[in-house]
Amino acid sequence: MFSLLLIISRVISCLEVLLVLFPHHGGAALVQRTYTKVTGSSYGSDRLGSVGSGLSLSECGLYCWSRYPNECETIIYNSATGLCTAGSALKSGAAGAAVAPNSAEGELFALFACDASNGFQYVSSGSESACIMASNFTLNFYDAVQYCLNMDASLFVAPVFEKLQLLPHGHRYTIGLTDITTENTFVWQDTGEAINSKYRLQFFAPGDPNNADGQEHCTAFEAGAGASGVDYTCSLSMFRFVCERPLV
Ligand SMILES: [Ca+2]
Repeated sequence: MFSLLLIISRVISCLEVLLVLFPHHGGAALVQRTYTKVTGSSYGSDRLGSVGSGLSLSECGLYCWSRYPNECETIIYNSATGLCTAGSALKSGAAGAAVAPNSAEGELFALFACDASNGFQYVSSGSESACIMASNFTLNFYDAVQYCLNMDASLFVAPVFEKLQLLPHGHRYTIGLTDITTENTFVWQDTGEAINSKYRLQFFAPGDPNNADGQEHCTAFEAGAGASGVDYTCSLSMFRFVCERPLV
């Protein structure tokens, strides 16, 4: 699923988002569902059935989900006519091209869900989106990792620099970027992939990373403040942190 998300993120031309809160069956937890436009002729989905015409995008998504609660993963929507077609899982490549929407049907939207329990919420900016929870208290890096794990989440990662702008403004937050394994090579916690030199310049504040006392292997970043990233000692409870759940 993760690789599919990566593929999708590359073909999204713009985000068309609708947020709908659905109670979990029999529970108080909420799931935020969003529909993101998928462009390209090699993406499509099997049709579950026509939901109607004259609908708004939001209504289309709602009706698809209510009529096909276990199968609705895409919708095909024509913004001119309001024609709405429910679809199953997103297909790509030759299989996707074979079931790509035609112009009368409209455009393809894929559904993503953010488990919005425990303070998590869907956030988007430009072409980036995520399901995150920003703490209002500080923990050291290791405790933050565990806190996120306990929420079925992990520390926020931003392989694309613009994704950092999803972080709330006003505070530095610990994220999943460290040089614990190899000094001065900062890698993402989920993939082990290192940031490149351009990213590094955009990320770190002047003078950082400085690996003070040879002990600073964790990072924190404040969005909206330019290059504000710092390295710090992982065992110190200096910063708030952001957990991220996968959009599924
Ligand atoms: Ca270091």
